[in-house]
Amino acid sequence: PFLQNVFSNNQFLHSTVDTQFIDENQELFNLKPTQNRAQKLLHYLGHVMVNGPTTPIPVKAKPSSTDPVVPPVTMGEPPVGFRDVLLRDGPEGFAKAVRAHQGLLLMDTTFRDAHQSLLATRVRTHDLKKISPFVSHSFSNLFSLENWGGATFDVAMRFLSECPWKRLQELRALIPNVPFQMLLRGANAVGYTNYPDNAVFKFCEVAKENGMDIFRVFDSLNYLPNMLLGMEAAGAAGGVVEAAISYTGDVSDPMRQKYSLDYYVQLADELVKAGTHILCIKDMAGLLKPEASKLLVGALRDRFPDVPIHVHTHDTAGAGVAAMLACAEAGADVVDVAVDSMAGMTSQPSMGAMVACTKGTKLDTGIALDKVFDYSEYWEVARGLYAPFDCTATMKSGNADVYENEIPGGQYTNLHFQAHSMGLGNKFKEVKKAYTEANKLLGDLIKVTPSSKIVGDLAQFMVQNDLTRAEVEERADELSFPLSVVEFLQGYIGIPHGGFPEPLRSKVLKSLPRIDGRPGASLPPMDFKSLEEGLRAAHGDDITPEDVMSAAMYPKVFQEFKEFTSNFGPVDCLSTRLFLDGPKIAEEFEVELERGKILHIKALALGDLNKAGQREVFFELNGQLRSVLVKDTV
Ligand code: 3PY
Ligand code: ZN
Repeated sequence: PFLQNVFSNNQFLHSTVDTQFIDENQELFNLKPTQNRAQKLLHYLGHVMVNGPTTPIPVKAKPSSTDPVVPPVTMGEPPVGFRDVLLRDGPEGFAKAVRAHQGLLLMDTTFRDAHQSLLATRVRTHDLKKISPFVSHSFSNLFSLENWGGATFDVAMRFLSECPWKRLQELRALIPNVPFQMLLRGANAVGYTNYPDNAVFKFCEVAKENGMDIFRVFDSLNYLPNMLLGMEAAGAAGGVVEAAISYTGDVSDPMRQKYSLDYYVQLADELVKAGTHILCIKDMAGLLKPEASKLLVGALRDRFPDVPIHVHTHDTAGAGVAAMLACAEAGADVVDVAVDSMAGMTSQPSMGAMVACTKGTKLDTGIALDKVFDYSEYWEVARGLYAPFDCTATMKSGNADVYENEIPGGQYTNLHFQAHSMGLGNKFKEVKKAYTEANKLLGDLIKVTPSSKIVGDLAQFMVQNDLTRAEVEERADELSFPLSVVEFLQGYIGIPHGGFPEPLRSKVLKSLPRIDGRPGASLPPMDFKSLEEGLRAAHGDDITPEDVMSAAMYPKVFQEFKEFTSNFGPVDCLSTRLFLDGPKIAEEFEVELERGKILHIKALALGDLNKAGQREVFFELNGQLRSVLVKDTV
């Protein structure tokens, strides 16, 4: 690298150097680390062969041995889509076009919420990229593709050792015509706690620059000041603002008064007043029954004739298609679906079912069913690669008891996993009951990340300590509650509708400080310059603005991700089976490091354990013998 620097230096090339040349050109010593990516990947593969996968595997199942086949894609440019409208007419023009559209529009959640709900968010960029050209060509009339945000940002780095920004860039290049949509947790951005305001603004700016179009902004308590902050950040970045009202309770049940139709309509008023381009009902637990859909969407449609309405749900109880049809009938412009083989249960309702059930009606989606079938087949087989994370290993169906416990889709799956992995499979009902009680204790909250985690933590605390709701209320001043519960009561994530539960709050907090109003308002701004300098000092000069944002959101996870890649290389280039299971002895395969740069690898042999507790793993790399030494930790 030093000589490369010298030979590309203009002064040197023009022979105008003298003895001061080296002293005056210290940048010659900016030496990038050598790019021995291939050797690093061999190290990773050797590690997996000796010790198993680096990512935690919740289920004993192995990835399937069948590879998904990408259906044929038409040659040439993809057809014009709603993104072309957005780029041409801007967010307002886009919203007008959506509202004026005849027929029902769909958002496809397969790339985000579906696998967050069914496969522990583990779907890798590798498998998303493969099917992207097909999506671009076959589903150009989608409202949007939800492919980013929520838990994907964290999980990409933490468990998949890949960069979430690179995913966004690569998908953008492959799907130019369909708007991309992300889930932004308002003032929590893509994290679990409030960030300083400038971090939320910067995050949206960088996301937009990397190709994000539509920002679904919610707050886990529907706390308006937090929502407004997220909306402002998305809007200032030039994105389409989709303010989302998180839905809980049942507006069709006159006995459920806390979250009444009036409550939702008033909140919608505020969001429309604040200039949202799209209004979303975010039914994260799948509680919106057909009758409630009619009431809620009907009321919003009457009140805001010009604002597009977008509805999100989960199919946990099994009534998702019925509810989404009712929403569409009542005037919703867009509803969320996942492709059939990634739909149902705690995921979204089925795309194929919605397309088929509206075919030939005034709600016709214009989507070709045979394309949906092809898409579904790809995902059915691709899903097999993620068998170690698939909730169907233990969960066999959804359950209408979600109308009682109100557990959001992703969390429902997680709690089910946890109960089963602790050998408490036949206690899941009890866990859900505790969740219901914990929610009542906290005053009946909106439950979605992160408030849902607070309720879950309290439920777990009650089960572990064998406490009833009455006992918790009575002994609140002496119990040592989970930190998340204490911080919630201090006001760390905002103020719940109807205020904090009393006397519980006072009993728990005693003299602990309380935050008044919007938590982010009292946080000092993040110093991005010093953050960037620190990252450069730690990881070298190729730190990008995207890396700075990753570190701003998840400092420790980012650092571990950087350390991982500096040891193991770009593991996102490996196929999912290789990533999770490593190669078999004598297996030959190719790894594309970048366009046109392909490694030919053969796994040759696994050596015996040496005195230092290591094994030598032998490969053939592009025809040459290579080996790596791996510590055997099994
Ligand atoms: C998330 O915040 O990740 C969600 O999916 C909430 O529904
Ligand atoms: Zn969801």
